[in-house]
Amino acid sequence: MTPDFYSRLPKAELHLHIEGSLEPELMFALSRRNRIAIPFASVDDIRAAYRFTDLQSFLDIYYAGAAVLQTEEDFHDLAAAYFDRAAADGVVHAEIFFDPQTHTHRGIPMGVVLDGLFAAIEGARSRHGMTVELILSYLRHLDEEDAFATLRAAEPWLDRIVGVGLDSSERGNPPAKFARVFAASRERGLKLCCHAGEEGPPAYIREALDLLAVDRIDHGNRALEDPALVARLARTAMTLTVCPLSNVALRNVDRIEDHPIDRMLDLGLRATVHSDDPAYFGGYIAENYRAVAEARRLSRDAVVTLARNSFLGAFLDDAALADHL
Ligand code: ES4
Ligand code: ZN
Repeated sequence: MTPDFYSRLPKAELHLHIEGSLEPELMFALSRRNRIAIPFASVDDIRAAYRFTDLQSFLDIYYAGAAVLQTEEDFHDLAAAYFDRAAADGVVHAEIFFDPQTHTHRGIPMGVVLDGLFAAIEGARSRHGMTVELILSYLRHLDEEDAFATLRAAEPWLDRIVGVGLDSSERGNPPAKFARVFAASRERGLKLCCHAGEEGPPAYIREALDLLAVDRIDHGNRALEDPALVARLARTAMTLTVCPLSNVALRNVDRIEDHPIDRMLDLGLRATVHSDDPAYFGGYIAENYRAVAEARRLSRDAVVTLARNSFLGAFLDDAALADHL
């Protein structure tokens, strides 16, 4: 397969944290523009800090970096840069996470974040013909009441938000902690996603299914430790949004050559490939495809199945889905 086969293949991005697309160059520029100090002297200094040992070591740097995002224009510029890169990577539909609490806890109003993102989404539509949906992700290291306050703060814009997610520090923060706010989110017509089985045990994936009734599992890698869970996920055609370069960067998979993506497909799981936090983990979606496909010697059919699964797992209506398949 030619290298740009992976960029040309039409695909949906379903697992992308917009704050995780903040490239060091833009972080540095925004720290100057907004006079927000960051603990780095240069762009190279920022990049050099990106050596992670686990999820928490990444999250500490990711939240620190997000502090440079202050104005509607900043959120616009961040997302517009991401959409340009995604379009070049063959993304025709994106459902992106944003973490409102990371910003509201610093005194940035929800409306500033959302108006910036909405403006960039309109640009992605007009410039690239890309369709984009937003997923509001609750931070699981905070308590459920804080998630409820976030849902209330987003109330005026819920008709332009497709769903909610659950991210941040997984271990010790099981899905059960958020059962009520997920039920309330579903009652408002929102789709439900949950990071589970990235670092946490298979039991957290079961909780996401049984207690949150999620529509998608983000990551889900550790389901492979539990054959009965694998069988259930396969039988119910549950989408798993897998992020190969993230898995290696956060040491959940030793080397890309050891990635289980083909094992997941062979087990009948609806796995898809995505980029998570591409500014931090070394590549956007096409690079995730290329890296894992070459390392695992995936067939062309397997790569096409991954892309097809991204549309099957997307929150598209039947007409839009039919257009993409
Ligand atoms: C995340 Cl890789 C990952 N895992 C959990 N939460 C996150 N937030 C941003 N990236
Ligand atoms: Zn993620």
